[in-house]
Amino acid sequence: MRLATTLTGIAASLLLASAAHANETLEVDMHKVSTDGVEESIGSVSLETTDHGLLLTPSLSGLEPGVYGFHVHQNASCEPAENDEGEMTAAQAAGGHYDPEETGTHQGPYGDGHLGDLPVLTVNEDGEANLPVLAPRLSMEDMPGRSLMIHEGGDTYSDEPHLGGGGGRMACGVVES
Ligand SMILES: [Cu+2]
Ligand SMILES: [Zn+2]
Repeated sequence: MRLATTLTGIAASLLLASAAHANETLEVDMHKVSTDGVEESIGSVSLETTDHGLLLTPSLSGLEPGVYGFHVHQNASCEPAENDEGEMTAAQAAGGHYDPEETGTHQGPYGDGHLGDLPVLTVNEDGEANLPVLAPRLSMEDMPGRSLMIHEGGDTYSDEPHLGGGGGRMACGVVES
């Protein structure tokens, strides 16, 4: 009887542990974006808490091989909107890079600028992105109500040259809150 109670207790703790772990993973559906709106799916990015920060594991396909700027943007929308110059722009409704401390500067994942600056995303020769990237300054609590953005071109992790903030907005996913 005593043993049975203990075993039940262990089973309950294991269940609790796995439930807590499940809560620490979020799946973000990614879509191509254009000035017409949100287009076809390209896969998803899985978010996971680790001891070293937020781990983002892409499972994307149908992209051109290369390296792409990758960021957390402020708003939970991938819809087109007018930019500062009044031009309709893909996924502009996502706003700028997530920057809760209003640093106003793009310094990459290890700097002291935008908290939403992530390591670049790598697309292999088969047009797939599978390599995880780690964002040491981000945690899961930052993510609901934001969006993930993939930009044309790479990322210099600085404000100059202009590409530092990424080229055009190519693909986007809303992180559900
Ligand atoms: Cu961006
Ligand atoms: Zn930035």
